[in-house]
Amino acid sequence: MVRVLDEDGELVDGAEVPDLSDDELVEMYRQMKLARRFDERAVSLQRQGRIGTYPPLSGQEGAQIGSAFALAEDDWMVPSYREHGAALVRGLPLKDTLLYWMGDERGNSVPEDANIFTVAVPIASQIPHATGLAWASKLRDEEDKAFLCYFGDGATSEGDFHEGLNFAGVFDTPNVFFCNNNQWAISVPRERQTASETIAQKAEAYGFEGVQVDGMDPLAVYKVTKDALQKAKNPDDDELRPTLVEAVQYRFGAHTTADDPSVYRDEAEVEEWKAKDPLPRLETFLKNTDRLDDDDVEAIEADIEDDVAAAIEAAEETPRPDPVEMFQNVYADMPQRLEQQLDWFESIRAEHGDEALLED
Ligand SMILES: Cc1ncc(C[n+]2csc(CCOP(=O)(O)OP(=O)(O)O)c2C)c(N)n1
Ligand SMILES: [Mg+2]
Repeated sequence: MVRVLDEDGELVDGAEVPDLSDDELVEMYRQMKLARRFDERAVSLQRQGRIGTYPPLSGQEGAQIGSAFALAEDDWMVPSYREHGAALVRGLPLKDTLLYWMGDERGNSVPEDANIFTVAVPIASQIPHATGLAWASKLRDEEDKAFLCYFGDGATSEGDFHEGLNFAGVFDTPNVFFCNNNQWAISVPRERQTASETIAQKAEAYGFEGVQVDGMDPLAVYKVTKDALQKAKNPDDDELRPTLVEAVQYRFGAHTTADDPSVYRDEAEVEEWKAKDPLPRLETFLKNTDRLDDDDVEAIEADIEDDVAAAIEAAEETPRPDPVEMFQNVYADMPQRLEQQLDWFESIRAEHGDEALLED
């Protein structure tokens, strides 16, 4: 397991700090804190009935921000539904993430230059998409682009995982498959997901490299992802482009706000993993190496509070969408079956009126 910082934020023996400037390291910390604070507020908004549902990311900030930090401008990220932190690094406004979870599809309309694929809720369905994107890019001779695909431990049991990784190996596509192994797929624990000792070792069957990294160590995650992206674009003669990264981590909160984890896991397990929390770990390292002090932390916390409050205000001030927008923003050309659904929707709308459709 690759590790740069130990659980107390000390540099592991023989490990090197990745090639990031002091400002970049502090920025990584700021983004992780922003993701954590956003997460707390989003859960509380859902509890107040101001968001429909929400999948918390708390505990997973190191894996999300560390990996997204490694992306170059032209690279792409292909998320699941929990990557709000990674998307934030790529330039997706928090307001959009809130809109999406408020049921407004405009939140899923990614800014042109952010290079983020649309949110995927059907487990693992984004993996073959990511392989396809990378293959298309390779066929177009776009040599300086790699495709980072996120999914969970549960996704590795889906056929789409096998198909996507198998194809990537055979066609040698510029992919990094990033498994956020947070130990649980809703109520199914990691040991019921696979009898393999690690998820990373599954890469061997596809003919390419698998790496296990401490997913609660943002510096290790950054390093492993950066190397994998580099190899995807510019492999040595004897290596294939794809990599499977297994980032070992823990989801501190519920699967989504519709879930109650206390019925399937012990609080003691949660506490054990909280000792590995990526945030104090990076904070201690930055303070010990004179890159950050208490005043900086206070200023960052105040800024973050404002950023999150502004995003919530902007999302809540946005007028409710026209329901036809739920059919938009995924396809450039609408497929026939969506056109049919849209026609049907318009017909019942005309017949009954919006008021009737919105009744409980
Ligand atoms: C194809 C499919 N089957 C089932 C579900 C219901 N479902 C939603 S999340 C989830 C668990 C996913 O676990 P994991 O892949 O570990 O990701 P995590 O939520 O832990 O990030 C399931 C089964 C779904 N969304 N899609
Ligand atoms: Mg999981």
